[in-house]
Amino acid sequence: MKATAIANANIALIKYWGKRDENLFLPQNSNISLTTDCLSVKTTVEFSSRNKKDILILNNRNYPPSSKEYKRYLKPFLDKIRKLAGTKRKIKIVSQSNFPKGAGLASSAAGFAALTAAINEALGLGLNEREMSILARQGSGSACRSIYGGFVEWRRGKKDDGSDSFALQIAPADYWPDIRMVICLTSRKEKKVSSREGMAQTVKTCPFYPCWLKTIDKDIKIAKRAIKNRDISLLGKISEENCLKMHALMITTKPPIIYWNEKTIAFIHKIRELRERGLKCYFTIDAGPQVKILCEKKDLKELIKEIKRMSGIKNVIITRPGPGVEISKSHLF
Ligand code: 2P0
Repeated sequence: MKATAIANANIALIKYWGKRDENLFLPQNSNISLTTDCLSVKTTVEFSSRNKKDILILNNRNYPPSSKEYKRYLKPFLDKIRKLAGTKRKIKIVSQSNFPKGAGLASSAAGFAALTAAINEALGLGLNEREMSILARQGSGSACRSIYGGFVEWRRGKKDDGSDSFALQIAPADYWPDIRMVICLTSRKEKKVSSREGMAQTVKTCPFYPCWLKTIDKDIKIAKRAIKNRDISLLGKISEENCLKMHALMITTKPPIIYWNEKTIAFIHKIRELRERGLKCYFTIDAGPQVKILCEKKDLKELIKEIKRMSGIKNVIITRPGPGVEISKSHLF
């Protein structure tokens, strides 16, 4: 009843920002992401009658049942799993990530994908990838995408029960070996407004939300064509446009949600300037101040040189398309 899984964070190119069902984590719109190869979470779980209560240890810190992390994020997910598996046993979860949590680097996506796969293995649930994607989605929406490697689409689905809202692989990690996503950390602080609260507020109060939804089908179509043709300019352009549209929603939510800091904005200008000089690089930004830059291997050296000249960058991580969730034999406890 013990198992370990490793999952990688995914970065959205066409964004998920808003639910049509908060309990089942059903998105308002389909979205597309790239699973990275080195922002990873490793999680070991054990269900045991010896555990008197659930135990959650993230990056060596204990989160007791009274913590917000346990109550708001983990408990509802575990309740669903115990019901599905017909067990009352308590779980011990130990998880290690190699990047900061809650800073807009998709830590919950990798976290819930690894947790879902580890639980599937530990309890012998026998779920296939699609079923794991549906389950991971109910821990954190974007987690359904980290079940798969490479380029991934999370289909909105139409059904009320969420059975047709799952992720699918568009292209495996080795389909476009030369693409890179350069992740630039502009801050290590945890964000003030969680994605979950932020997107719910946007759906409720943003006057432009219906306009956003009308544009998504076209964005998805263009992004898929760009991925199929390995067209960095087209993929970069549509990703940037979609990202800015999402941030326009956030900024026009009541009260406004502004995830950018001054370095984020400096990056936006810098990347546009580099492009004018002929460098094919494109930004995307999620629910945090970090900037992710899409480019190809041949432009990486020049891009990194330019980034290093900018001040206040905490860290730069170069990622490639990475694999989906994997089971590991080496446990964390
Ligand atoms: C995305 N984000 O598509 C978008 C872009 C943030 C900005 O998915 O409430 O942590 O757990 O479903 O998945 C972050 O949202 O939210 C997210 P929940 P989640 O990557």
